[in-house]
Amino acid sequence: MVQNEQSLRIAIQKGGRLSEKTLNLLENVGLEFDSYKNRILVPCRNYDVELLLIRDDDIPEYVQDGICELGFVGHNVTAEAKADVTALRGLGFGKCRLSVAVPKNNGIHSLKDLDGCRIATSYPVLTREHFARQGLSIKTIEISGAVEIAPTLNVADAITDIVSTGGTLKTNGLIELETILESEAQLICTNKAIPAHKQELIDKILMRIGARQQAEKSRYIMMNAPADKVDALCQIIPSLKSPTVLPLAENNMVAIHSVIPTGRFWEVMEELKDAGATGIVILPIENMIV
Ligand code: PRT
Ligand code: ZN
Repeated sequence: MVQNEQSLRIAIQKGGRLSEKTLNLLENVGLEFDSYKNRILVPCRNYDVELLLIRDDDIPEYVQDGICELGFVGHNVTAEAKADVTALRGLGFGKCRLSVAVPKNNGIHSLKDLDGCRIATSYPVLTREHFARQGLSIKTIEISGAVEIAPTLNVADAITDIVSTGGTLKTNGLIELETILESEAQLICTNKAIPAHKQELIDKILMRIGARQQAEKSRYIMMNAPADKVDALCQIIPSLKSPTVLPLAENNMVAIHSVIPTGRFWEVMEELKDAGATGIVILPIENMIV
């Protein structure tokens, strides 16, 4: 594919927690790329698209300024940057939260106890906003990495940091006091004018991501059952209300096909078995347009 000035440009994180999942998602929606090694701009083989691989902190601004039309980045980064962009879709990965954490057993039980204190953070804007909303004044100490060590070093009285499992806080003797922001990776779009041919591509990518996400939420289920058990089986899951029911050669037996929610599939499978279903098969769905 010949790239030109008119290529739709997508910013993604160069090397970090979101990189692999973002690249997988782009490939899953049909965009093919050559080697990413040591490259900043990577052309797409089959669409007029190019990837810009940069640090995640730079993504909101590049998208805001229209240098890239789209970006894949954590909501936490866009929110801290106060970027003027539109979040098109949450992507369901990179889930985390920005939290206030304090050394345990030091008598701090609520945010009010931190009035006038020093807070170490890589998120000064969101942190100041959060405390100010509650009428509290703090001094932010901006640190770009290993924020969790700041209280031990007596650089700060508390921190705000990204938390996922909570393991890092625990290791450093800190406990979470309050969540400032819930986050996940998002697809963001520029608010600058977008030419029609690029908008068409954006719509196509968005539709395909939607189909992928819908598919991930669902499983295809097939089972056999005596014909007189169909009603009972249909009670178990709502989506079985209008299943495909096919007669089998064996007397009074039918095959039932339907779609069920991914989250409950173990329970559903067990309940269907107890209600008389046999030969239950559950398959992942590649893509789904409803
Ligand atoms: O180099 P570049 O600037 O691009 O990357 P980065 O180092 O700034 O970011 P990176 O790759 O660490 O994270 C990218 C994005 O992943 C973040 O902006 C979040 O949106 C998301 N994310 C999800 C996380 C985490 N989970 C996470 N656990 N980002 C960081 N962490 C760190 C956190 O800072 C803390 O040090 O992991 C530690 C806490 O993890 P737990 O599991 O111990 O709680
Ligand atoms: Zn970063």
